[in-house]
Amino acid sequence: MTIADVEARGRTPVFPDGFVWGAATAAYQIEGAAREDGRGPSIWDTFCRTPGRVAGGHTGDVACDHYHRYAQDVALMRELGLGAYRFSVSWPRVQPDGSGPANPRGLDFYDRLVDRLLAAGIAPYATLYHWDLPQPLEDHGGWPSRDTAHRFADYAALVHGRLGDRVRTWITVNEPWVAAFLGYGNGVHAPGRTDPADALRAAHHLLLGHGLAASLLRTAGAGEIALTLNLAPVIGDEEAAARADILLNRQFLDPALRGSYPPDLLEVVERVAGLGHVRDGDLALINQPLDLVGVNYYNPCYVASRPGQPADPAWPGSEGIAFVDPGGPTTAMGWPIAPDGLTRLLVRLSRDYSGVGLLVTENGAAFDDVVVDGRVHDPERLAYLDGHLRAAHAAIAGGADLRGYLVWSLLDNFEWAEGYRRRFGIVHVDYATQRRLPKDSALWYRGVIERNGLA
Ligand code: IFM
Repeated sequence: MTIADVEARGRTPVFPDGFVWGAATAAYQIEGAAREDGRGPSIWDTFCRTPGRVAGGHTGDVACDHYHRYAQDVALMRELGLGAYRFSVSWPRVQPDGSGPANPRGLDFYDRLVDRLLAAGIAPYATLYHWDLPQPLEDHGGWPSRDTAHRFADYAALVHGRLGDRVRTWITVNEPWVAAFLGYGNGVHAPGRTDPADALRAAHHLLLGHGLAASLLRTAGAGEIALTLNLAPVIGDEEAAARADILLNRQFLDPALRGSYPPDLLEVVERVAGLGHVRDGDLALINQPLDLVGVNYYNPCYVASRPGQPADPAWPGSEGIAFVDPGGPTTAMGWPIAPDGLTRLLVRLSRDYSGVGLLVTENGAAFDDVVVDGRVHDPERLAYLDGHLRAAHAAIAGGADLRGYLVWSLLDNFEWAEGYRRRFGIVHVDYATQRRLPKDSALWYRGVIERNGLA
């Protein structure tokens, strides 16, 4: 189906043939089994045990117990009609120390999961890094250390070696902005360090790790290779918006897709961290041909110029920029609900970075769900998803090369520093019994998938 066909259908939001419909999760957020079958500790195990870091003192020790219940979860995905499932591989399960030979029992789990998915007709989309760095690597410097990028590439090769015959789509790194700037900038995420220079070094090394892994995956014959970024249109005073866009979006998009950093970004890096960690040849390594950019979209970023404002710890280089609350409806995370931002973002990506496909690898919302008489009525989530899918459809009509949409998340799960108190799932999880209960939004999503469009 061409864009013209989509347009010809007028206001009926039907998606192009072959559009991929699915859902996403991440290892530490759902698997549990934190000490089973040789899994080593990750920075999130350590962080969760540091008093005051995670709401309620929650940990991912049990989470959704997906490690033991994966077969039931795949059956549920099948019932919902998912065509794709994006999961992440736990590095400390595969390489407990972050280096050396693979732990075969760790890989066995993903082997079983992938086989189950394929038997259910669901395409596995594997993310290699979704924030669970093996603790021994953090002890050796973590992402601010260049060696971590090389360790990541070795690990990627081990995983591809085992699953590459069945997994076609590979996502190297999830949201390097968050891993770098919340992990090492404001310390809200593991490992909880607060050094702006280290945060900038971490960002570069996450990109380098992506590039090294992507190159290796390509040589090994991977079908599709992607990098997933948390991206947002930046709205506000022109100069402040352009600068925040560089810090949030272009810091990752430009090197990965164009092979260069924006000059204004290099100025920030030089001032805050020096440029010693950016070596000759790094940008060529980072700039690997990609099949897809994974887009994680939740809300726009709203800014205003405010002379004298110090830099936000998560945003080195943001002096003079205020991050402002636009008012209006929000999710339970306090995040503004602005579906139009997705249209704007996707159209801009296809315009400014043409030649690479787009896949929404995450979009969804947390609300305070309750189970009543065995049902979860979640009209706000349903409206959120409906609005964002209409926005995605409008983006396709506007020229965005959008190939699919993966809802965040399949299951309620461990929402990082927020623990289990924020529920993003389209399927409710009762953590006491581990019972799964599809919410109204899941049943609605099944209909969307069946129709390949909205009603
Ligand atoms: O839960 C996270 C996910 O791990 C990464 N993207 C954002 C989600 C919601 O905060």
